[in-house]
Amino acid sequence: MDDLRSKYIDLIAGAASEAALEDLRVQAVGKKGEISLKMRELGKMTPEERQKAGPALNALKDEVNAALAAKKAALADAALEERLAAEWLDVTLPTRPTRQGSIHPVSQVTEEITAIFAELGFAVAEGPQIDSDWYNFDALNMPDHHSARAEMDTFYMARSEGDDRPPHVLRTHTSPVQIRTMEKLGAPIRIIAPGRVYRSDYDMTHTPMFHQVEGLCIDTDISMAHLKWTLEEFAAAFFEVDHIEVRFRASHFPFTEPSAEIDFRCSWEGGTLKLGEGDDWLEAGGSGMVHPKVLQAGGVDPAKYQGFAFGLGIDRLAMLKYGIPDLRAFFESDLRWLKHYGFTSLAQPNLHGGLS
Ligand code: 2NL
Repeated sequence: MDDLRSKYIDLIAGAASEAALEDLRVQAVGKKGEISLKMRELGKMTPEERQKAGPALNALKDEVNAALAAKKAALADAALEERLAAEWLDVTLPTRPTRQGSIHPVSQVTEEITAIFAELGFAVAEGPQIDSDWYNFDALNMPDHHSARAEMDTFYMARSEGDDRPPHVLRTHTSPVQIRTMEKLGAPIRIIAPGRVYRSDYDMTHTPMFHQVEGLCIDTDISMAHLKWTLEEFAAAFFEVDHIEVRFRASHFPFTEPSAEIDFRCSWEGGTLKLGEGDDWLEAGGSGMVHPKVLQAGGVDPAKYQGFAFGLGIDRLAMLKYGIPDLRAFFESDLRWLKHYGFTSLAQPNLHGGLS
């Protein structure tokens, strides 16, 4: 028994890995292990022999098991020490000078649009993404019963129990920002309002959050002609061509009168989009002359002022300009997609240095 003890205690002490240790465990105290077999021989002993050998074998088994557990813990400690020594990281080191991230196409296109309208004298207006139903609907000539309001697939915020006031909403367009800015700055005014908007809609071509840019220009002598020229200037600059013809199609929005859908002349020849030439028309957004009630809601006198407004989809403009096929991929945060379609953070888009 002493031989067995010194044999296994030595072997366990010398085990170099958890696998070697496991082999030793099987060899000593496993089902067919050397010590287990010895214990089976107890049955063939005389009661006197058994009384001596039984407790001694049990003690030996306990001792070997304890040595196995201690060695296992020691090996694990050593492995951890080794990893800690090998995988250390100096968090005070400066970052690597390689480009790590990229500018999302939506950010890039928003910057491009901002640069173009800045050149045309438009300031950028921002506002809350959660707003009251008054700013999102009523001020835009969409009263409670208005069908356009129901068609908006609005996300409503929760009210606490017993609070009967109308709930706030996730803005369904950036128009509420324009109302707020009208209230604050008055007329004349020239602004764009780019940003996130929300509608409960999800399929191949719709995501519940998307990006819109609206424009607003109010003065004492503004007409649809100014609107058309502004959109043509924008389209040509954005798609980086000399000229793009804009076509208006009669339409209806509650917040403009008259209202017009905006089309850009284009060609789809050979499956690739070319703007400014060809016999096709690309639907780009909506526009019109601001409804007198909307001017009034913004604190602007409709007897003295009038203005144009328009709304364009930023995500769609990004897809068209950069040939991105799938809208939903925009918001999946797939690093491979971001790396493929992303832009360098070092080049800021401007009209002199180039937009893209
Ligand atoms: C579309 C339609 C449009 C507007 C947005 C607007 C804002 C104010 C007053 C009047 Cl504050 N109008 N915005 C006007 C016409 C159309 O967007 O289909 N966008 C993608």
